[in-house]
Amino acid sequence: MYAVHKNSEVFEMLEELRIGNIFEVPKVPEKDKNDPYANEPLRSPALIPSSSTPFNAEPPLSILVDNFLTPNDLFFVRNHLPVPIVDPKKYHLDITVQGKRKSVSFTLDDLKKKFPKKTVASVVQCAGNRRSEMVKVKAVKGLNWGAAALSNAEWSGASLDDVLKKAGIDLESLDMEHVQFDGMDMDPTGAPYGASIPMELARRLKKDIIIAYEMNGEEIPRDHGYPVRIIIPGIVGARQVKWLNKITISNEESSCHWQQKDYKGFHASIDWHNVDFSTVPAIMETPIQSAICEPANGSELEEGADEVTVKGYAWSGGGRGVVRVDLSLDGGKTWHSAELKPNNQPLYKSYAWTLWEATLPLPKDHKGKVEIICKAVDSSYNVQPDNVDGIWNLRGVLSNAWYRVQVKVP
Ligand code: MTE
Ligand code: MO
Repeated sequence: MYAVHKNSEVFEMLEELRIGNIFEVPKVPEKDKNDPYANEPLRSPALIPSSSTPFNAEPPLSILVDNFLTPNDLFFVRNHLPVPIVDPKKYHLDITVQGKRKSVSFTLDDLKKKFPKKTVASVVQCAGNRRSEMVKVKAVKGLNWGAAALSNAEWSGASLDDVLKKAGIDLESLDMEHVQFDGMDMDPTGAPYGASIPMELARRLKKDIIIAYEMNGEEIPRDHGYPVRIIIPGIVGARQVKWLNKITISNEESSCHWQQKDYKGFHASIDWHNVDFSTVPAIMETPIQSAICEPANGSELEEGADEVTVKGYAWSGGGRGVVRVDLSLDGGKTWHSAELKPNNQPLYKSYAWTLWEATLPLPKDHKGKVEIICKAVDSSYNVQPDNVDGIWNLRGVLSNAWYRVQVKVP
């Protein structure tokens, strides 16, 4: 079922287990009703896929800086499973407290009509954004993402706090440890994609956590969680469960594979023989990040150019705003400040990205090529590491070294 399993190592392992052939297997017709991926949505041809089943894709890096809000059809897509088909009339969100037998349900209409509509502009970034730079140091497991496995949208819906209150649950006084979210996309055993966040984080973010039914003022597209997804601003994409239909308040974390055995960070000496996923917490808030979207790596500036205009994004987790983006054209000896475009959010509650721009004079002794470096600083004065070596990890997550592009100057 999973494209990732269709590789020679797996086929070799299976071959050892072959006890015979029952009959000649007929060729699978083009569109197989049993193919769990037969009902995937149509997608923009502009997206650059890193895997087709499940579908994963990033937009061209350069388009990210064209819009503060990434258009829905260009928003990066990270699916672990087939996209479920959801009938909005039959949809309901079930809310349960562990140990209590009764759950409370809300229909899509309830979510839209019974609660004030809250809107937040917030980035979703995959933990694996920029993984391809780690791969250059040493192989890692995971999709080979470039620097566009993140996008920024305005999400609208009911606040988690309001909905829980209506269900009789008060986050402040409830003595429980975790809030779990389950999606409607399922693996072959019938287990859904799921995630959880610590109660402490849910309390801190309070009304900023949104049970979203709109993305940039439209229905959420199927790839992004139609009809409802949870938006937890400032934390890693993996917890922002799409096709959300169940919330459980519990003393346990989500038991889901992607909470327990994935999306965690280790140092470079931990490998697949000695890794123990239980030793570190699941990634929540993510570190300061930035990248250059223009000019493209490997591109050529105009003949005789004496300056270059550089554009990019910067973002940090935990609601930490971006205070500075620094650019260097000489390997980090001297620096220039980029002009930050305000995201109109408070510095200490900044969930959207900061787009930036700078026009820099080219060094006189460039010898036909120039390396442009960017790094950002967040409101906690966290900085990006200068290279990947010290942050390399077996899953290739949290890749946030100084971003570098090489351009030719003819
Ligand atoms: N939710 C469900 N139900 N299934 C998924 O596969 N992927 C997660 C998260 N929520 C996922 C999910 C991951 S790893 C990321 S990075 C984000 O969704 C991606 O959101 P997007 O596809 O809207 O960009
Ligand atoms: Mo992700």
